[in-house]
Amino acid sequence: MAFIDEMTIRIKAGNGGDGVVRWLHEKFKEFGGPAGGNGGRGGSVYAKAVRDTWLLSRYRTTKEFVAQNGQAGGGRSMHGANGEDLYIEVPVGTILTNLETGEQFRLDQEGQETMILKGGNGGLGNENFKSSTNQTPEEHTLGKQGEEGNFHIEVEIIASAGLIGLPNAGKSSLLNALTRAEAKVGAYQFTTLEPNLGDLYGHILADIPGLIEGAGEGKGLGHKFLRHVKRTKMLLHCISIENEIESSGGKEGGIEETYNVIRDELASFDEELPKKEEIIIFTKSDLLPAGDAKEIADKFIKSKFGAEASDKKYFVVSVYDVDAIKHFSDELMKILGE
Ligand SMILES: Nc1nc2c(ncn2[C@@H]2O[C@H](COP(=O)(O)OP(=O)(O)O)[C@@H](O)[C@H]2O)c(=O)[nH]1
Ligand SMILES: [Mg+2]
Repeated sequence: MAFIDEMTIRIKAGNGGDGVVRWLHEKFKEFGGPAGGNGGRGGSVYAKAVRDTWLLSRYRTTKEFVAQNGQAGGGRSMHGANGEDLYIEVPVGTILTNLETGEQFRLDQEGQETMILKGGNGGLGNENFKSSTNQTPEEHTLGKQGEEGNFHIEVEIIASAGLIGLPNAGKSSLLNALTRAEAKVGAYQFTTLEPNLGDLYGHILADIPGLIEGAGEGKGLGHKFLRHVKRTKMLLHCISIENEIESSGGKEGGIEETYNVIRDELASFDEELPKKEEIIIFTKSDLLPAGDAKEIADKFIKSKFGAEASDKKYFVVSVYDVDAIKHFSDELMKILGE
């Protein structure tokens, strides 16, 4: 699942320090010799990939990134200090585009560093212009300007797992219980108009708006987001235990039918989708007396998956059951790979 975060910032490399005109001896003493040092190199700018998905949001208030200038040269042939290089951290999965030159930089690996702007070279001091014909050169050069430009930064966020299920299944509530996504929760359909993203210790979970029957053929809102599910590693299929209560025993509208509706949606959208690893999460267990939800879940898994039931991963949770959420969170982390 991929989502885009983007922004444009201005970045400038440091200017080179100027070369200077200096003489070895005090004023009025002739033939002391030229001793003006060169200017230091301006700091270059590097982009560096780090594992921090939400990093860009911290740059919203910073308008300009500027590397240090090189210092001017000094007397007695002293070189000016080089400007310090500037490292701009960006999330792994970032593409930077220099809007002036069109040059693109891709940072896919954690720790990867790429120079995106070069600092200006320092100027030459008058010592450099000494020759057999000119023992007292007044010449020197100024430092070069550092490169600069506006950069478009685009981050493709790939979610590790997508929460799917009917509207009202408790997807957004679960996302909030697991992460600090602060997704909107409501007891009506389509509370979620955009996928909500949550960060479970570096693993991105995406809450996909309710899929309803016919979504695969373009009905409902969910289908708009199904294409995102294609790139997700894993599906977290949420089924509210309410379905079983309302249908009094698993007939029409029961868990089985609820499950099938979503599976059919996935298949009708793209036949590859049902092949993804799926974890079933039975939600709202608190609506039944203790233990009943677990019993219903066990029974469903056995009847649905038969011989493969023992391999099927499933959880019974309630957002009001702190222990169940903690257990699920820990197990999910293991599955996603810590
Ligand atoms: N009793 C109970 N209600 C829940 C639980 N999880 C969610 N809900 C309620 O179910 C409704 C739908 O939840 P929401 O997270 O918006 O579902 P979504 O449409 O799948 O995102 C809301 O009124 C929630 O307060 C739960 O574990 N127990
Ligand atoms: Mg929702």
